Amino acid sequence: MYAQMVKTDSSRLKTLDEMSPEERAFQERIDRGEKIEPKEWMPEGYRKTLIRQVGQHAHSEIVGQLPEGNWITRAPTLERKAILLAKVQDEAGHGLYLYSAAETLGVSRDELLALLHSGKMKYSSIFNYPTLTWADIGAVGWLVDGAAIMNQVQLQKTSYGPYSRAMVRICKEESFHQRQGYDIMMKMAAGSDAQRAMAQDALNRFWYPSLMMFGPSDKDSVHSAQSMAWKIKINTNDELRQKFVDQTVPQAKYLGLTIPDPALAWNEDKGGHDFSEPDWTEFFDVLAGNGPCNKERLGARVKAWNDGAWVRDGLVAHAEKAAARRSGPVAAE
Ligand code: BYC
Repeated sequence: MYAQMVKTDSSRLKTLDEMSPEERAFQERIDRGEKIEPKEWMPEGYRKTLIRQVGQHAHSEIVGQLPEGNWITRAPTLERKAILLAKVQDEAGHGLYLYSAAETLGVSRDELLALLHSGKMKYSSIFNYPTLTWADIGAVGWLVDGAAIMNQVQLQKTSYGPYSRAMVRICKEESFHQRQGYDIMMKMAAGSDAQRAMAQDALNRFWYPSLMMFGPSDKDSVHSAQSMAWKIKINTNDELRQKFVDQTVPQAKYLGLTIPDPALAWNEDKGGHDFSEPDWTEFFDVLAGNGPCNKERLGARVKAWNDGAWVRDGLVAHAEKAAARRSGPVAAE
């Protein structure tokens, strides 16, 4: 429903002269750097684009709990278990802030979840890959949370007030997540040969899926032009991917691990690294539902929703009784 609704390339964006007076005033507010708040007028496309992006983002936080939650019972020490538990709980909190931000746009959380459960709304492709070893939990924190922060730091400046404010808190927590992942990798990389091999294997498997988190290359990004004109997005997908590579290469070097890309090289002229693109056929295949864990992830979320029905029913029944009790004496007066 919300997927693929507002597609534009920069040559098809409306100019200020082509806009209605309301659209023009809105665009001028965006251009001045003003934040847009829930009850203010906004173009329908702006509202729908935000519902799509913020909704997908919320779903990613919730689905993202699954590959890590899988390791809570098997964390190697009590301390690691407590840290991982706290991180996975943080992700639930992030999902809730984001669903609340989406609700200010006139869509309910139930509607968004129904779209997720029916496969009509996406979540980040990265969570369709399995976490096979403890080193994968390190790689997820280091690379997946690292990629998420690279994107989300920019999103603190996004034009929609509730989304921007949610991002401020989320970014603070994500920095801790990234550090805990890197800490696991440091331990593994400085450990036995077998531990170092596990760390390298995790990097090998998570490198390209992490690069995919930034979305398709700019030439294939259908939403970027309009989203950037509205300052929903601040950077293009390729700009953020480049920044992530440049940030991560020295971190891998410090760990003594090798990024699985023979073409990776510093390019003095552009002041950044050259690197190989991910396999975009694999990316679009994962988006189409054919990744290694798509069915398992969606199945787990649908099961959690169905298993929780009695809790929701109980809460609604209690709220109705409480409301009836409150209105009873008033009605009798
Ligand atoms: N995965 O025109 P484009 C986290 C879709 S998780 C799936 O470039 P856009 C964490 C895109 O939706 C971090 N789908 O789109 C949690 C569009 O399809 P539709 C989550 C993707 O929106 C737990 C189509 O491809 N972060 O932090 O301008 C544990 C064309 O793409 C992906 C966010 O969600 C993908 N990777 O740009 C640990 C950040 N990439 O909707 C960590 C907010 C693209 O037309 N989102 N698609 O059917 C964004 O910044 C943007 O939505 C994206 C994509 C950069 C992801």
